[in-house]
Amino acid sequence: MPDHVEPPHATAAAAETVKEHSAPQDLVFHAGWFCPFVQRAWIALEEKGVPYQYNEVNPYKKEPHFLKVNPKGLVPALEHHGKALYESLVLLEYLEDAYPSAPALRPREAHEAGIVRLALQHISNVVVPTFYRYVQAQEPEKQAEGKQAFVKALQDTYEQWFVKGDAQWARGDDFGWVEAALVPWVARFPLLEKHRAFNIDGVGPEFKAWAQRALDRPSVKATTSEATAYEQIYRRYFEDTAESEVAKATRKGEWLK
Ligand SMILES: N[C@@H](CCC(=O)N[C@@H](CS)C(=O)NCC(=O)O)C(=O)O
Repeated sequence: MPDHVEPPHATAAAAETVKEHSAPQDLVFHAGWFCPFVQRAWIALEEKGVPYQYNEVNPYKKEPHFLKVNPKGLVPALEHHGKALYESLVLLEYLEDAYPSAPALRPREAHEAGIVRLALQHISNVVVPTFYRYVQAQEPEKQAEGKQAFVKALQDTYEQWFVKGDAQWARGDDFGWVEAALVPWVARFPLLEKHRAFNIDGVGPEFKAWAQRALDRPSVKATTSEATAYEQIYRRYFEDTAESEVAKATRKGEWLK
């Protein structure tokens, strides 16, 4: 298990965001700058504009005090008024419920909120595991299979869960949970392009236009580090030597619970 993360802190616009959120607050966001699951909740915090304190954690070290916050030892996690929670999608729910007057990322209408939860299940159960299988594939034929499966997972996401037409965002006029849950992996596409011959054009022009809009969103920019910094972390995934829980589960043909 690696006990170091290189570089050990956020860079580019994300470094500024970390600095702006260094003062103590009732809400402590335990995060790792490099982690796409973290970026989900981090985007939501930035969209809502609520006060929070950013606390950089190296989850590979499994420090005893962090295991008290999240017994799984994974980032993201948060403490709010001293009470802890973890799991990126649970944190998205929590931020909606804890800050009802802040800008909402979850639709207010009950059925639409249900549809969006289904979209998030698809992203978490299909798109994200397919991403790691593609990244960790070593033999050329496995990489080709990985690419095909990943492109299909993204196309299915668009076909099944995007409203289409003139909508700016996945579910219509509002930037929301589908963006927060999926864009962190889109922000890591340059690594796939460089190491796995991925090309977003293969997914389709509408998805590509959505992805570019989402990457330009201030909350996404403010939580994104330099591509070269991600590269150092993901090198171990591309060589399939990463020892994270996600990487180990993917290697075994399973998915992280
Ligand atoms: N299902 C979790 C996944 C979180 C996760 O895997 N985080 C990684 C960093 S990207 C982590 O903390 N890894 C530490 C480890 O694997 O030991 C969520 O959605 O929050």
